[in-house]
Amino acid sequence: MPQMITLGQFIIEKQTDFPFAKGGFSRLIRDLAIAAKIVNREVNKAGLVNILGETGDTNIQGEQVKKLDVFANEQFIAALKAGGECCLIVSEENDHVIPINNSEISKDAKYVVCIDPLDGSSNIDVNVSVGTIFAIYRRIHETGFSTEDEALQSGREMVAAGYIIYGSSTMFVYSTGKGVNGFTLDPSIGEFCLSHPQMSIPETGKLYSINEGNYIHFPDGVKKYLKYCQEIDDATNRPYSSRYIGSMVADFHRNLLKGGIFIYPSTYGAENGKLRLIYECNPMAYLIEQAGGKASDGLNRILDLPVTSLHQRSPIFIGSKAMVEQAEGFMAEFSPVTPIV
Ligand code: P6P
Repeated sequence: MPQMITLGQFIIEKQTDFPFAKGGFSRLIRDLAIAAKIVNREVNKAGLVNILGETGDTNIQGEQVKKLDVFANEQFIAALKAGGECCLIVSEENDHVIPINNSEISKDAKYVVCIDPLDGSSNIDVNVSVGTIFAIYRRIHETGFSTEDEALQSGREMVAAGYIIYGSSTMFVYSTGKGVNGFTLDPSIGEFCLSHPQMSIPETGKLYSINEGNYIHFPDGVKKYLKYCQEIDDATNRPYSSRYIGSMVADFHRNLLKGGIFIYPSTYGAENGKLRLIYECNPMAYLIEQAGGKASDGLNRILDLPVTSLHQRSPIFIGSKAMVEQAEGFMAEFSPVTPIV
């Protein structure tokens, strides 16, 4: 039986891998893991307590706010405030940035955290996997009160990213630029334990993940790619299978393990797609590249996209490199995407 390595032990062992290793980043990851355990506890009993359903509020995305969205957001903000390593938060649940380096404990904080505290929460009420997604940046200004410009950094500046998936088991998956590692929560000891070291996505796969309910509104390049996926061709192992959970973290995680592609393209009423760049597309793109995969908007690398506003959206094609490039080929031929200069 190989020795069990907890997330805490792993962080300490790998601390020297991190260019800014002074312990602060390690504490930041631990802060996120603490909040994840608290959220996990509530997600797992959501059907038993009055935490299901909607608050009656609508967030900046125009989406109904779920009680568990609010709870998760509060837990991650509280953990980051208490930990003292984070100076600024961008959250899907908050219209504006949350500066938190005005307290004694956070006055020297060096990290910006962009987070979707509970992605896919509409699935909670029907007991389908949901997740948390986060991206971590170093702050731009050495000192002083944190400002919004520190949240509008290019994906290329990201120093770490990860997600927590609250599914059949709860996993903490993250990367600091040296590969992707997955930790499974052992509830009996309350620790995330290394279960998926050095995760890498298969070069190709047989699964495509897209909301085909929007098919008639898809760009022609996407329509042509879907027909390619559905054609019978033994030489290229087709037809593929369609798998769509409607929870990005769950769809992403399955594809990371099995190989596949997830696409949320421009569609009716969402010309830039639905998913947000800062706290969904960018962190997932960072992870997929660290795992050997690819992520683009159909042409441009996601991590190179200009970041201009907190809740901006982007079309996303993400997953196995060969599959993303195949889809990009159809987009180039039938629905060319504007190249970023
Ligand atoms: P649709 C959940 O609301 C989410 O943000 C992602 O987790 C998911 O991939 C997507 O939206 C699902 O959107 O339009 O297919 O319901």
